[in-house]
Amino acid sequence: MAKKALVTGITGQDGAYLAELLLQNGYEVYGLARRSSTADVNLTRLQWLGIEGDVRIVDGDLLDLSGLIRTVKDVKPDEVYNLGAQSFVKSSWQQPLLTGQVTALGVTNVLEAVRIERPEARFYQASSSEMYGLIQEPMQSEETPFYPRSPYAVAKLYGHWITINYRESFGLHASSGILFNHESPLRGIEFVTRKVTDAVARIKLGLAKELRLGNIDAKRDWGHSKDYVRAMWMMLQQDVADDYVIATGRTTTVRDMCAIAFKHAGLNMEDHLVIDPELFRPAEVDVLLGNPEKARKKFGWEPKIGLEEMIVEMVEADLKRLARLKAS
Ligand code: NAP
Ligand code: F7E
Repeated sequence: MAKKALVTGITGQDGAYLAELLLQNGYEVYGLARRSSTADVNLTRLQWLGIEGDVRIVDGDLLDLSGLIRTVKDVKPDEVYNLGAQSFVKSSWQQPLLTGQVTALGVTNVLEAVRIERPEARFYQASSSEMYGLIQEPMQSEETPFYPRSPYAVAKLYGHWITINYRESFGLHASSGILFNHESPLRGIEFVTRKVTDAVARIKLGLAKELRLGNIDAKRDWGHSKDYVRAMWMMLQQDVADDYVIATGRTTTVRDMCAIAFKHAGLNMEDHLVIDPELFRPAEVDVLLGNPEKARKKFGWEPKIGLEEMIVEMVEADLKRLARLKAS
């Protein structure tokens, strides 16, 4: 019998790559998706990977507990991956309450549905390096104290601890992956890497002249989503549930990441980059650098795709996408 996985956030970047991996591993994949008036576009990422016909989409919302209970009861998943969230840090200052409801309490809704209907299922929570915020150690591990710096990070910290609490209170096989930034050609356009690669492609094709950014001195530990969803799956294959940092162990400024994209396109960054104070955040996370040693030791996870290769892949994908648009 094929294993069944239920994935919240199926329409997002990680949802798409995780669904692809689970299908390759022989799973039946059920994806929770919010009803949308633009249903023709909300499966775009699954379409990009050519798997939209292979994922069974279930209507649902993280805010709707009764729907989640019904879904878990009907699907009877072996594994539940909770990837759904209001995930854009900057928006979390604009919508702090919604972010708390979805990104924090939404986790408890999924855990409740699992506890009530399918306590034997294994559960994955998408925790975040943003929880380290104002970093308390130069390299962050599972032992580093948290200091969240945005409503998003505060909400994720709640999700992290409620996952641990359900593991300790009810014996659920619930694991939390503390994932550092991870990107891909399927990254949302509002996040800085994709904003950069899309702008570079536009400038290259003569569709735009400038790229406006905020704090380019910020440093992030960037990996590839494909590598990171593999870590999610590996976590749930362990006999004992636990929490793991997933990162590359290398940190880079936004400026240097941006330079890789401009260089690949044969453009001079200084001719196009504009710093816009409007794009700075009320409180910044200046630097993140993760130590993935525990995941490497416990289950042999290592990233395969480096930053340069990933940014080049993203620029190429945006060039292709925009050239198609230009021609139509
Ligand atoms: P993403 O592309 O922004 O996807 C977020 C997903 O959540 C979308 O499918 C979205 O659906 C869904 N969602 C939002 N509100 C919902 C609600 N009320 N009910 C049900 N679904 C809802 O995010 P991602 O990059 O794939 O990240 C996946 C998860 O990992 C998120 O929880 C994120 O916070 C976390 N994370 C990401 C990173 C990273 O660097 N990518 C790092 C650490 C942790 P719609 O399409 O309908 O909006
Ligand atoms: O910002 C700076 C910005 O929005 C990265 C989410 O997936 O990873 C992501 O959160 C840095 C910040 O990602 C612009 O100030 C400069 O310092 O790409 P980002 P994020 O905030 O790190 C974590 C791990 C998550 O969990 C989140 O869900 O880049 N920056 N100029 C800019 N950022 C954006 N978006 N746009 C700019 O114009």
